[in-house]
Amino acid sequence: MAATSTETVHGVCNLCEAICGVLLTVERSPEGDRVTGIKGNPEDPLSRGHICPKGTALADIHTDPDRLRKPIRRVGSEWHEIGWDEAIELAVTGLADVQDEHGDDAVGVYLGNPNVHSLGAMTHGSQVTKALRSRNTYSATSVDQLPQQLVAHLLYGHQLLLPVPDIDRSSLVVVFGGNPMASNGSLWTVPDFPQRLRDLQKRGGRLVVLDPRRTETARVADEHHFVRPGTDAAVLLAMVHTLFAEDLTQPAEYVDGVDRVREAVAGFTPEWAASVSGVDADVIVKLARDLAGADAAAAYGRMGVSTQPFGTVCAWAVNALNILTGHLDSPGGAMFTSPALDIIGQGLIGRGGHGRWRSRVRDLPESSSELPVATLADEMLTPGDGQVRALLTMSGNPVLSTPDGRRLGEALAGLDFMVAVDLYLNETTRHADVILPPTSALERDHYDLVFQALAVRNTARFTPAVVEPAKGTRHDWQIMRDLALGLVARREARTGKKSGLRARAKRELRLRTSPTVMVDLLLRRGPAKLSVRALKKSPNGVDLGPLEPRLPGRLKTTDKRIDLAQPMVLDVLARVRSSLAAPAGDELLLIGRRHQRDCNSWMHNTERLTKGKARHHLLMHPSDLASRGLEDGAVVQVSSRVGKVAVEVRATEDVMPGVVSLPHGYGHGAPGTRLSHSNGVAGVSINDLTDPEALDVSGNAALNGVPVTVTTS
Ligand SMILES: Nc1nc2c(c(=O)[nH]1)N[C@H]1C(S)=C(S)[C@@H](COP(=O)(O)OP(=O)(O)OC[C@H]3O[C@@H](n4cnc5c(=O)[nH]c(N)nc54)[C@H](O)[C@@H]3O)O[C@H]1N2
Ligand SMILES: Nc1nc2c(c(=O)[nH]1)N[C@H]1C(S)=C(S)[C@@H](COP(=O)(O)OP(=O)(O)OC[C@H]3O[C@@H](n4cnc5c(=O)[nH]c(N)nc54)[C@H](O)[C@@H]3O)O[C@H]1N2
Ligand code: SF4
Ligand SMILES: [Mo]
Repeated sequence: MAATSTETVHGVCNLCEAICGVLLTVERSPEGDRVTGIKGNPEDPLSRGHICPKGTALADIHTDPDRLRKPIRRVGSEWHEIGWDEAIELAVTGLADVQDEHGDDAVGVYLGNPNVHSLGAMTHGSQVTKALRSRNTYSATSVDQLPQQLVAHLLYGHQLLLPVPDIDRSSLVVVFGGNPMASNGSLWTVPDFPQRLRDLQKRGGRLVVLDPRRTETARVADEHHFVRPGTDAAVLLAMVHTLFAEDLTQPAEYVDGVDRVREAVAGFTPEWAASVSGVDADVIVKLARDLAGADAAAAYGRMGVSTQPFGTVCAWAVNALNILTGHLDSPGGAMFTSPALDIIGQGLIGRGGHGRWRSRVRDLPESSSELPVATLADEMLTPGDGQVRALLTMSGNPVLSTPDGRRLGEALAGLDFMVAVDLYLNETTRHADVILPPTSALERDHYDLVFQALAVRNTARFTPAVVEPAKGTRHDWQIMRDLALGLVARREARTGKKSGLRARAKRELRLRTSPTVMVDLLLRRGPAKLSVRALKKSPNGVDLGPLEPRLPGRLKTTDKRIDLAQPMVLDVLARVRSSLAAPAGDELLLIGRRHQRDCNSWMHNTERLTKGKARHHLLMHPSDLASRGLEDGAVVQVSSRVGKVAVEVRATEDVMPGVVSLPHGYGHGAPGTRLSHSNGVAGVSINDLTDPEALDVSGNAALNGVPVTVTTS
């Protein structure tokens, strides 16, 4: 029998923004490596031993028989494995043919969430979009955090200058529409949130949550207030109003526009906000006073206030609260990070932009060179010059993750050609002509470019691949490299314009340099003067200390000042005032939810995460069930302007009366997809109900607060 050795290997979980350091037990034998255990790494200076159920399931993805390991090509409804060179050639030819015939914009691109969690996709993905030169570029950003990035761009001069609550030194954190107990934090890398919260409370600090559902986070908070979906703008503006009315503002010297903001919020009284939001006027006033009075405090808003009709106003107002109370850039307040590899300062990611061009069909603004994904189906289904006829998706499942996903699925079925770079054959990728599957996360090196830059502590960690890549597989960066090289070659052949020798050499070098080598170069030039070699010597990660004040130096605005009076926001305030009104008696508003053991639309085929009680039910308040003559446990029909679904309902007082909740990322079982587990229940997709017409001024989808009716099915 062949010799087997067992090792403990340092790794990282890339499944959410908490980027927990993990220790894996790996059995190495000539037959291959096998992960037999995963636990949190107590020596990790950021995650301090934390791990959640998804982290322990990390290796399940690697061994999942459903996961694709070789490129597959669809012929009719049948899939055939093909070789890599043939697959790349097929993908490049299919996309380039459409561009040759119909122009560059005829190929659309959709970039999904896991791109941000893969080093190789971060370093090489943009080269593919660059090679395609299509204005029809879309991503999960516009069903998520676009308002927050836009506001960061406007206020601080860079889309990723996102301040994070310095929870470890805070005495008050106020959370609007976030559920870190389930999500583990977002645009706030805060691994081990439960312990950090307990520490805050032990110090006498408080957590306050505003959410239409009594969430896992609300349960452990010191205060929870129900807020009617979509009305946070009123609450937040009334808090800003209170700061002015009670003379509680103390903005830094580098803040402009304060007087104009004072005037703009003058009419947003706590009484009016209470009438539309359901949050008591006294609570609103007290929250504003508490924030202003605390020595160290931060307001924070996430998905729930980002994906709603006034997401940009909410994102702005959350920042305004921190700025006006003097808690921005102050220890224990909302702070900027000092990452060892500085994606902002080192120019890796652009500062962003907005409205420099608009979409063809619905005249919607671009943001950072992407159009709102809520209009992707329109661009496919509306004939004319510039119609999207082919699509490339990279780690995304927009059929389940974007509003009116069902219609998008129909549009995908009608495309001339589609390529997916993805690990799975799912609701979206089943429409592809060819699927290019990268290696799994355990097979690749990782340095987190994005989330180390959004973390509650400055640390740096490089984790080499845990297991050897399986034979004949390619990393995502290699797939992206090959697509980019092929597409550029085809463009040059079509236009007859060959790049000069130098330009060509530069491009080749850029594309053929591995992500690890790139990270090394960037670390060496970065502010902490680290290197991959230095980090390999500290496999737990290097601790660079707590967050430090960075303003005004860190600002990327041209005058190094913050202009709080942003026209894009202030121009919307009249509409906030006129469109928000007290609820109608029988109103039902639909919101989403996340569960600790879900991972957006995927990982429903690991048994570890799906066993136990199904969790895709519609949650509804008992009084709303009773008034409709509905029974707990029954299958009900939920209808919106866009569509309807039939799903089991569960009575709970954890949702506010007038609010119903469905998780996103369900609705599995489409023909041809592979999903071995899912607890035998596919659930329904909330995005068959969400409305692509409901958009924030940024172009972000308003996925929360969707008017629905619920009836017997
Ligand atoms: N109604 C409603 N809709 C929502 C949300 C909500 O709260 N409510 N949340 C929104 C949010 S925040 C987001 S981020 C989006 C997510 O939207 P998407 O990014 O479109 O969806 P995911 O479910 O994250 O899909 C990830 C895909 O990437 C694949 N994948 C996983 N790892 C890798 C990898 O390493 N490489 C490659 N190439 N592929 C990989 C998976 O197989 C899967 O197909 O959904 C949004 N949609
Ligand atoms: N376990 C798990 N963790 C995840 C993910 C996952 O799918 N599963 N996804 C990851 C991703 S891509 C992201 S972006 C993050 C998201 O991270 P979070 O934003 O922390 O997660 P959500 O659970 O979507 O929290 C949104 C909260 O807003 C509430 N809400 C809905 N509508 C409103 C409203 O109108 N006003 C207010 N005040 N609240 C509202 C919801 O009830 C919910 O509690 O999570 C990440 N982490
Ligand atoms: S919280 Fe869970 S899913 Fe997120 S990084 Fe940590 S172990 Fe992974
Ligand atoms: Mo997200």
